[in-house]
Amino acid sequence: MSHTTGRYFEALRQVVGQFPVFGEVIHAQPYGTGHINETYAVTVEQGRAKIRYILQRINENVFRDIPAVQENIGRVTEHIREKLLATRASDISGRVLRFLPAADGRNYTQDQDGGYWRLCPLIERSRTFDILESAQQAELVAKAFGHFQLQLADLDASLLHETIPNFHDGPSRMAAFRVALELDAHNRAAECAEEIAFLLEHAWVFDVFPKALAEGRVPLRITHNDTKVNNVMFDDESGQAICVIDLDTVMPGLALYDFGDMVRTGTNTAAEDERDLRRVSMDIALFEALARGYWATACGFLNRAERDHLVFAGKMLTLIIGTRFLTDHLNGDTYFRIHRPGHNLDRCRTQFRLVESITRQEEAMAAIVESL
Ligand code: ADP
Ligand code: GN1
Ligand code: MG
Repeated sequence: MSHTTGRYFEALRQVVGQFPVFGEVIHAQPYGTGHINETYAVTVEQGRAKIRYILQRINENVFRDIPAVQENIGRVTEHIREKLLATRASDISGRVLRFLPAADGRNYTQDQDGGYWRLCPLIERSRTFDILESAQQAELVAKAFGHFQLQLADLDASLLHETIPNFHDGPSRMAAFRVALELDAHNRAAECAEEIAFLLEHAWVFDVFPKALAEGRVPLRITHNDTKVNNVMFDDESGQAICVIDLDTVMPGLALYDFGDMVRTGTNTAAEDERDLRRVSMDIALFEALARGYWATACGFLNRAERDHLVFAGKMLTLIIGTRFLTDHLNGDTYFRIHRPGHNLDRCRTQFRLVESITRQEEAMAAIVESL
C-alpha cells in the first residue's frame, strides 16, 4: 500500500512539514511490523536528491508520558553518539538513531488532534528480520544488544524516566491477567481454558527475578527492554548488525530481561503468530549463538547471578509476553495491534509452546552457558 494523494497523505505531509525537512514529500507508506506505534517511510525530494525518513506516530494509549519517552531517547542517543565520535567511528548516522528537532527544539511534534509524531532519517541499505536466517545473525543480534547495554553502562540511570511502570514485572502482569480473567468482558475465557491453566501452573516463574532484585543479587542497569530481533538493523552489503532501534522502552531494568527477549524472538523456529504450533520450538543452535554473542559483549559487566539465570530469562520473558497477549485477548485487544480475530490468542499460544520447548531443553541450554 502506498499513499501519494488524498487526505491521509496530506495529513502526513503536514506533520513532516513541522520538521526541518526542506523539500517536497513525494511518497509515504506504512512500514514495519511493530505492534504498538504507527510507522511510515516517507520520501522527500530535496533538490535533486530523494531522501527517506521514518515517521512515527507514538502510541498514546501505551505511553502515558510521551515527552518523557522522547527525553529518554534524546539522552540515550546523544550519549551513544558522543561515544562514537570519541572513538572516531565511521558511519555514525547508520549506527545510532537521530530524531530531528521540530520548530520548538523538541525531538517530536504534535498534530492538530494532539497526536505525537517523531521523524528520523531512514537508515538506507539496511533491513530488519522478524525471524533470523542463521546462527551468525543470532550472534550478531546478541552482540549488538550487549554492546548497547555496554554503551549505556556509564550513563546515570536516575536521569531516565520509567516510561512504562513495572514493564517486565511478572507479579504486576499476573495481577492484570487476573483482573481480565475475572471480568471476562468479551466472554473469551472459555475458549482459552488450556492457556489459562498453563499460566496458572507457571505463575511461580514470575517471582524469581523480583526476589533476586530485592535481595541485591542482580542489579538494575540501563536496558533496552524490547530486544525483539527485529529491533536490530543489518547492513545489506556486509550482513553486519549496525544499529539498535525502537528505543521507547530504554529505562532501568534487568540485563536478563533483554537477554530473555532475545531468546524469545531469536530462537523460535516459527513466527510469533504462527497457527501451526508444531512449527514452534526453541532452536538450540540459535540459543548457543545468542549466548555466545551476548557473552562476547556483556561478560565484562554481568555478575555471576546474571550469568546463572540466562536460561531462565528466556523462559520468563517468553511466559510474560505470552501472558500479556492472553490478557489483551481477554480484554478485547486494546493494547497490541491485531490483524485478524484471535490474533493475540494465536500469539499467546506460540509463546506458551515455546516455554514448553525451553523447559524440555533447559539442561542442554545450561551446559552451553556453563561452557562460555
Ligand atoms: P515498533 O515500536 O512499532 O516496533 P520500530 O521503531 O521498531 O517500531 O520501527 C518499525 C520498523 O521500521 C523496524 O522494524 C524497522 O524495520 C523500521 N525502522 C525503524 N526505524 C528505522 C530507521 N531509522 N531506518 C530504517 N528502518 C527503520
Ligand atoms: C511490542 O512495538 P514492538 O512490536 O516492538 C511490545 C513489546 C512486546 C512485543 C511483542 C511497548 O513491541 O513489549 O514484547 O510487542 N512493546 C511495548 O511482540 O509494549
Ligand atoms: Mg520494533
